Amino acid sequence: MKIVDAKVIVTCPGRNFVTLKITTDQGIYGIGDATLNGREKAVVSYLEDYLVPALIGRDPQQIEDIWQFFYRGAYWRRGPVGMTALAAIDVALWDIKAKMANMPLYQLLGGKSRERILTYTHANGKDLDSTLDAVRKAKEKGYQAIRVQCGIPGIEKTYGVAKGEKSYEPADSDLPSTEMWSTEKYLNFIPEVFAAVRKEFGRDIHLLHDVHHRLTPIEAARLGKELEPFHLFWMEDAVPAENQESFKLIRQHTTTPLAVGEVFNSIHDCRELIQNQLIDYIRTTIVHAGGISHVRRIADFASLFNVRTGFHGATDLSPVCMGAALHFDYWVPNFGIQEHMAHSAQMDEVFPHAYQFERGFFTPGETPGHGVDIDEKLAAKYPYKRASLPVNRLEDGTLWHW
Ligand code: KDG
Ligand code: MG
Repeated sequence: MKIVDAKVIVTCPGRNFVTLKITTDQGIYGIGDATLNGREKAVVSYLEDYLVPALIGRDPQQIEDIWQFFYRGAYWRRGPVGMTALAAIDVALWDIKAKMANMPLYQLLGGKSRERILTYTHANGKDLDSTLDAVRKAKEKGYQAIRVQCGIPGIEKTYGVAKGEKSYEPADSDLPSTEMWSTEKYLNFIPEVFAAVRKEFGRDIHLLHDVHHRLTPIEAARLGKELEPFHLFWMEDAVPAENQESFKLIRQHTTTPLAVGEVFNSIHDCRELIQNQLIDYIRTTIVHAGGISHVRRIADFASLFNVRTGFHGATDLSPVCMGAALHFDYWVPNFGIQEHMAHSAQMDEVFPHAYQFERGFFTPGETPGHGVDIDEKLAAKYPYKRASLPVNRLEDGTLWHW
């Protein structure tokens, strides 16, 4: 069996997505997500100029050898661009293998370990009242786990807060826009938000919060401690995690569970965090961390240390990634939760999929492969439009983490 074609498809049905479609000489094809928010074209070039030419003619059944070839063989290992490109190849090959076996992907991974997949969605508002309204709406849709973000008094634009009724979409301008940040204002306000949410909705709902890398370790320790009475499911990305050791300090001070890893792309980014039990959930997901072959290694390693998965699932991860992630979630023994931000109807039309949502839970569907396809004709109607993530500055002008 041979790979005869590998095509990179870029489309923008409301936001940019990059998809790799690998076709075999037996007519079976597989697709993989290659979207790296705000850096899409870098992955396109990496695939088209370097990986695809070396992929044509290979046997698509040799997923592991192909993975090793592009990882070890590249000499330049890891990094978000390379690992996203490699993930797209890997997921497309798993899709092909599962289609050949006439099985849904989760069966090939080892079968399901649960009947349905717990997901959390986002609730946000520019102030406390609109945030409480958003939580109410998410609950009405059946969600049992909700990530709560709220505008901070005195800060004009806050991470995670949508402008209007639409989903929050951070890559909102051609070149990076600037947002402002004040740690003091944030730290003084957020505990009030969770106190109000618990007061209004009680204890019977999982609450999550994303700090989005804004704090120092000691500040994160303070926040974790102050949030303890509200029993969060997790506090996410409390500090930038280049320094894995910094989580020790947070851990020493708080029992609020910690999640991290949506920007990681390799097991080496989280090895110390996991083996020292400094986190509770690892968020590294299929599309940005080398695909199923690599994330499976991370999840297995994490299981040895009681760390569970909590895959990233914002709108910039395409339905192709969502499909593959849901098959993985269905199987992985140490599953924690899956993030879900609904794609628009237009996006869902470009990527028809078998996965289904019902009252806060997903199932991946029984279609052979990962169950997500791409309508190429429709995709061609939506040309790429550059969109950048914002940057963040402190009130005195210092560039800060976004
Ligand atoms: O591309 C960046 C977004 O996916 C990210 O800002 C969303 O932090 C995020 C989350 O937890 O969904
Ligand atoms: Mg996040």
